[in-house]
Amino acid sequence: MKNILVIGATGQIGSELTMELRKRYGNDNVVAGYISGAEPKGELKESGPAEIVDVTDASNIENVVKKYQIDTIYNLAALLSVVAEAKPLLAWKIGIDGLWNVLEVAREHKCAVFTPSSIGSFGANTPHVKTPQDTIQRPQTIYGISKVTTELLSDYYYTKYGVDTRSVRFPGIISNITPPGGGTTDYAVDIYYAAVKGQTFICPIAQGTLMDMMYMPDALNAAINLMEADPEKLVHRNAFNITAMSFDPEIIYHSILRHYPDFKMIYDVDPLKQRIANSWPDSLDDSCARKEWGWKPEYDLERMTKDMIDKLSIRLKK
Ligand code: AKB
Repeated sequence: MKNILVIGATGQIGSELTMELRKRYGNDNVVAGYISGAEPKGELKESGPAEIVDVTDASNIENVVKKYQIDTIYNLAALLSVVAEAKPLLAWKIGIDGLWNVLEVAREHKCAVFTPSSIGSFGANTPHVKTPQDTIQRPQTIYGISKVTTELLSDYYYTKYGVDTRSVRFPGIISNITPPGGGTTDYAVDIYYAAVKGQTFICPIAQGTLMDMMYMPDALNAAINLMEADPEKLVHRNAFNITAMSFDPEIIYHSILRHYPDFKMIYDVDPLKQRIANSWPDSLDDSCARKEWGWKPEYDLERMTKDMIDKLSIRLKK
């Protein structure tokens, strides 16, 4: 039986990952770790245990791990790319000092650890088309630098101490429940809200800027299936390229137009977001993940668009 701690359980990925893990492993076996001021609400709060877990406080993490006899930690504490540029020291403190704390507790208490990396771990001189699994990673954002460090530190704890660390490089994640905050790929979520609300969408990313994206159900499957994968088959660990689709603003706009023919989009490019987006891949090669642990996404753009619009139409009417 697994006992799981999700750190960052009220964030965009954490809120849905916690519920999915509870579905698969039982409500009582998944602890929602949140920071003060971001308390769980509704089903997340009612369906299972929750504890304050501040990733920057090692003894706080250790107490929760001991109390619930945790054997697997999903460490989702991080600032996204745009907000990290505004607060680089905080981004490092949460992303890297926090990771040290998690890895040390994991070493001591024999926990497996999943800490996501991102397409942000690549930089302007990375090959941009079908970016290989093993390639140049020289990002120039603090987010990217912390993600490369996350990958290296996680591998280090595996090779030096045998801590079972595993990770994926998430592309932009699109979901209809908890909105993201402060990312470069957020526009691909915001555009659906604008369409469903009948508003004109002001796009901060320029036409022609391709980035990898993924619908939340596939992102959840990726994290859980990787942690369940047979370790004998893993050649890589931290972190696997995964993708489900690659599009620019025009492509997603046209997929929404099929449902809302009057929907309007205009461009007002945000220079910081654009600079970050330009440095990220156009498309990832995820063949290692497919081969080593059977990664396969279920949602393409059309299927995701339909589901986003169906779900948001119901939610936004309430
Ligand atoms: C961001 O845009 O910062 C994130 C990411 C791709 O890592 N969504």
